[in-house]
Amino acid sequence: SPAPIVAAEGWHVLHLFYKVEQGAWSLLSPEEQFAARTRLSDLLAEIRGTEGAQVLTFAMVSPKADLGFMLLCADLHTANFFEKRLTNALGPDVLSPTYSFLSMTERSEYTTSEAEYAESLVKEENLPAGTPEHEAKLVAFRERMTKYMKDRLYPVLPPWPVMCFYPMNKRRGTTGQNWYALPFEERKKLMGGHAKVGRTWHGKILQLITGSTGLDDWEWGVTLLAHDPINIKGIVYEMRFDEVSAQFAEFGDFFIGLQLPLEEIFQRVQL
Ligand code: 76R
Repeated sequence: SPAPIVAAEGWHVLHLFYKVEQGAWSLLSPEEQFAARTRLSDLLAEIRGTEGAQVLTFAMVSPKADLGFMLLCADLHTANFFEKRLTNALGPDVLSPTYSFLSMTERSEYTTSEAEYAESLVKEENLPAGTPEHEAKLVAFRERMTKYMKDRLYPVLPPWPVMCFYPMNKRRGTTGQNWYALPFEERKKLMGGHAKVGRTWHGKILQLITGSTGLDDWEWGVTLLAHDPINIKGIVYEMRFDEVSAQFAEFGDFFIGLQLPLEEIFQRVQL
């Protein structure tokens, strides 16, 4: 088998949405249908038993799609192989892809660095370098950032029931608004405002931003998990007033899925 394609940093992520073709499914005998469901559930068990692989399963709420998977893999070969098998596990023509998105987990270039944090301790909190308070806060900062980087690059996503996915770009106008023409310091300041709004949703929204520049048709995939869809609606609405989104964000299609065990999804989508 080929050498693994493991990124220097981060995992490969595939969002996969399918329509269930009831016509093709109805042509299968009950025995064939049972065998098909078993193939898919065995495959999910295999993915979950694979080191460096993770899969989430969704019943999609509107007829944009019926069934959804979010597949995260360290090795791009593994992601590719599992994706083909997920698509075909129920038999020929049963699942037809309606939307897919390839991206990678990534760290942000705007995250506060240790040096910046140390400077803010001196300037904003009046804690000179070398003092015990300053040092203690730096140690706590390092711990926080280590956990935070791990969550961003190698997330273990919780079984929160409501999932929202949408792709987005930052505007690249040829005359006027162009995110990529702004100096770093300005982008960093704007993203600081974004993060401040984002943090007020802590505990209600779990967000995973995955980068897709050069990998798919949009620049990022936004995956939000929630317990209550009102918080999805709330954060996306509030973000629209935040300067970064108000000035620069462009969005693709939105998908809402319910994270459920496969057995429940089979019933839900009438497989
Ligand atoms: O360093 C960090 O990761 C924390 C600060 C942070 C960054 C850098 C952060 C926090 N985000 C960052 C980056 Mn975000 N985010 C979105 C959307 O609908 C919209 O208007 C936009 C879609 C939401 C809802 C959201 C939520 N974020 C990014 C980027 C990459 C930008 C780049 O590199 O140019 C995008 C595209 C993006 C989009 N963001 C948060 C949230 C939430 C809830 C937080 C707080 C997370 C927490 O601290 O718990």
